[in-house]
Amino acid sequence: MVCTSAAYSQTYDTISNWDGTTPVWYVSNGISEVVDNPAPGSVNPSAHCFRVVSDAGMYEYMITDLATAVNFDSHPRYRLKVLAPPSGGDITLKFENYNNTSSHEIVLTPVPGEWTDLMYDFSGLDYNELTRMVIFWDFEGTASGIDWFIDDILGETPGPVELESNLPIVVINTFGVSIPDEPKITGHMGIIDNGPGNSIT
Ligand SMILES: [Ca+2]
Ligand SMILES: [Ca+2]
Repeated sequence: MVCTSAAYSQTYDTISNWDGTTPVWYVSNGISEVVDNPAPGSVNPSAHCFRVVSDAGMYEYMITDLATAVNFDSHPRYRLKVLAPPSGGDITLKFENYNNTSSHEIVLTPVPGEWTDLMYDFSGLDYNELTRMVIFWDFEGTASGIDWFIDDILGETPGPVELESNLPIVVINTFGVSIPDEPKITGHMGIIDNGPGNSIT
């Protein structure tokens, strides 16, 4: 039998959870507060979260400045939990540089009316100057006065790659450089000595 698998044992750093880890957030329309979790359950059992409110404009947002620029090669994935209103809407995660001349955003649609754990995957994007995290709730919506709740904003911390195979394992290390079709880059290729049984017979 031939089987090869690679698993990334990912953990996540908490950026903001309103239960002990809460950076300063600037909220564009000035309406926000830390509140008791209005719907604790399996997705979000925590005690507190952040309440924000929609207004008639297209873009209501909250911003925090990160300690260092994001690196989507080593840390491509971010997560946040949102309790969208029953009327629904989109929630967008955007990273931008200090004056918003460079940015990238991903729009996701949570399940209305219940806590949803969303994953934003920025894999394959090459930026080195994005130091601001921006979250838009009710993205491009114009109904005002509707509550949204946000919690558990996490950034992925990649763990070591775990490999299991009964074939020889070949590892290519570009030392953090992404591999384009062209031009060619320099990398290191190694074959793991994984003991007897790791050859095709
Ligand atoms: Ca919380
Ligand atoms: Ca709006």
